[in-house]
Amino acid sequence: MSILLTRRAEQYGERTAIIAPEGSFTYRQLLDASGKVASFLLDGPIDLQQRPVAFLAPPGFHYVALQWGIWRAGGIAVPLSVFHPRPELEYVLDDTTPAAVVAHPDFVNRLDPLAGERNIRFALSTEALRHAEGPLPSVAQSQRAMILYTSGTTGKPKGVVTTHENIAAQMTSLVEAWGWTGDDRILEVLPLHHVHGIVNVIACALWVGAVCEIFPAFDARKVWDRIAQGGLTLFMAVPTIYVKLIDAWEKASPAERERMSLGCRRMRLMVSGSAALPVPTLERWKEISGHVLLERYGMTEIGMCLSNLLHGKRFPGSVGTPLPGVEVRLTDETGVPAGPGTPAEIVVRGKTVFLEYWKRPEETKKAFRDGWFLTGDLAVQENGIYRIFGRSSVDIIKTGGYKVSALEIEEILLTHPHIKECAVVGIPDPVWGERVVAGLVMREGASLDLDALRAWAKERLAPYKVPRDAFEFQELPRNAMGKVSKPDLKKIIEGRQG
Ligand code: MLC
Ligand code: AMP
Repeated sequence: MSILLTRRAEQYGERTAIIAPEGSFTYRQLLDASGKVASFLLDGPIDLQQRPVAFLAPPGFHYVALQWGIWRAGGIAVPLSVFHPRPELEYVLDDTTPAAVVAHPDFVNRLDPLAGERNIRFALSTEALRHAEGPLPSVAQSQRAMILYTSGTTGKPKGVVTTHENIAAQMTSLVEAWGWTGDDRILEVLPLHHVHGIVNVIACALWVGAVCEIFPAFDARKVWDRIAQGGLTLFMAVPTIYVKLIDAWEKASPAERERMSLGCRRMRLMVSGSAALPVPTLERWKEISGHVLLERYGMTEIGMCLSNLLHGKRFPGSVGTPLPGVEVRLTDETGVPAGPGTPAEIVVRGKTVFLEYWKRPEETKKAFRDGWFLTGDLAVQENGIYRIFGRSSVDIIKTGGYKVSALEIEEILLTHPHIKECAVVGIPDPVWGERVVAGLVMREGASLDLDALRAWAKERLAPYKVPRDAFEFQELPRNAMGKVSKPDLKKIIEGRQG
C-alpha cells in the first residue's frame, strides 16, 4: 500500500507539481525522484520500519523528493533546519538516532562530520536521486511519518511525531475549508522545518494536484516581484512577513505599487497564522491588497485547528471556528468546559492530533487529559467565534512565527563565562510580534557586550532564538518565593526601553 499523498500524485502525472530553484518538475518526475530516493535508502532491507531519516536541503525540489522518498521507504522524515548551528543539529541527530542522514550538496560540510562522529550512514541528495528504482514496501496510514522539533515549557525541544493518517487529516481539513483545487498555484516562502510551510503550503498543494512555487528563502522584494507578475492564487505567511511586505510596498514607486496591489487582487486567498495578526496589520494589508487576511490558529502537535471562513465574514482579531474534523473545547484546569466569554485553555481532539512526543512517553501522557490535547493557549469564545487570549506559560515566546522557549535560551546563556544569572522574556514588538530579550546579572568584573554575546549565542542557538537585546541588572526581580518574576522583568525592560 502506498501512502495517500503519493497515490494521489499518480493521477496528476504530467501536471506541474513544483517550480523551484532547481527547475520545473511534474508530478511524474516527483514520483520517479522520490522512488529513487526510497530505493537508495532501502539498499538491501525491504522496509525502513519507521526508522527516522534526517535530511537537510534548502526549500526546493530536492527537499520534497527526499521527504517523499523517506516516506515511500517506510521511514520517518526528520527535516533539519538550514538555519541551525551545529549544536542544534547534533541535538536532533542524538535525539532521533536516524538510520541515515541525507544532505543537499550545499550542506555536506555541515552534516558529513556530524554523521561520521555518530557512525550514521551519510549520503548526498544527488547520489540518492541517481539511484535505480526498485521495489518499495507497503506503508500503512498508521505508521509514523514525520518528526518536527518544537520548543516547550521544559527546556530542550521535543520531537512531535505525526503519522501518515494525521498528516492526511491535516491536509484534507484545510483543503475542504479553504477550497483548494488543482487550479491553485501557491508561492512557498516559509522555512521547511515547521508545519506551516510543510503541511499548509506544500503538502496541501501536492494533495490536490496544484502548482507549488518554492522560493529558497523569504525576500520581500522578490515576493512582490512574483506577486506582481500574476498567476498566483494563494499565499500563506506569518504576520511578520506581512509586516515586511507592507514595508517594502511603502518603499516602492507609485507605478510599482499599482502592479503589486493588482497581483494581490487577482489571488483568491491570502492567509495569516502561526502568531497573532495585529488588527492594524490586517487593516493596512486590506488597503494595499484588497484582501481581508484569513487568520487561523494552529500548532505543530495538532496541525490547524481554528480558522476564519473562506466565504463569509472574517472577524479581525479572531481565529474563527473549528476546522472540519477538529473538535475544540475551552476548559479549566480540571477539564470543565468554560462558558462563553470566559478565558480558558484550548483543548483539541481528532485525527489531526499527533501521535506522541518522540521517546517521551511521560510528556506525551501529560499533554493529554481524557483524550484531549492541552494546547497551553488561552482563548475566549463568543457566538462560536474564538479569540486567542494569550498563553498559559510566560516561558513560551513567539518571534516572527517561531516558537522559542525562554528556558532553553536561559540554559545556554548560563554556560557563558561572564553570566551569573539570567532570565529571558518576550517583549512586544511591531515587526516580530515578540522580541527575545534577556535580563542578565554579570559575574564580578564582567560587563555586557551585546554584539559579542549575540555572536557567541549564534554558535549555539538558531538565529531566531538569540536575544535581540539584553539588559544588565544588579539583581533580577523576584517574587516572595524567591523565584524570578518574569512579568516584573518585562515591565522593567519595557520601562528602560522607554
Ligand atoms: C530571522 N531573524 C529572526 C527571525 N527570523 N529573529 C527573530 N525572530 C525571527 N523569526 C533574525 C535573522 O537571523 C537576522 O539576524 C535578523 O533577524 C534579520 O533577519 P531578516 O533577514 O530581516 O529576517 P528574515 O530572513 O526576513 O526572516 C523573517 C521571517 C522568518 C519572518 C521570514 O522569521 C520566518 O520565515 N518566519 C516563519 C517561521 C515559521 O514558519 N513559523 C511557523 C511555525 S509552525 P542577524 O543577527 O543576522 O541580524 C506554527 C504552527 C502554526 O507556528 O500555527 O502555523
Ligand atoms: P508551534 O509550536 O511553533 O507550532 O506554534 C504554535 C503556537 O503558535 C500556538 O500554540 C499559538 O501560541 C501560536 N499561534 C498560532 N497561530 C496563532 C494565531 N493565529 N494567533 C495567536 N497565536 C497563534
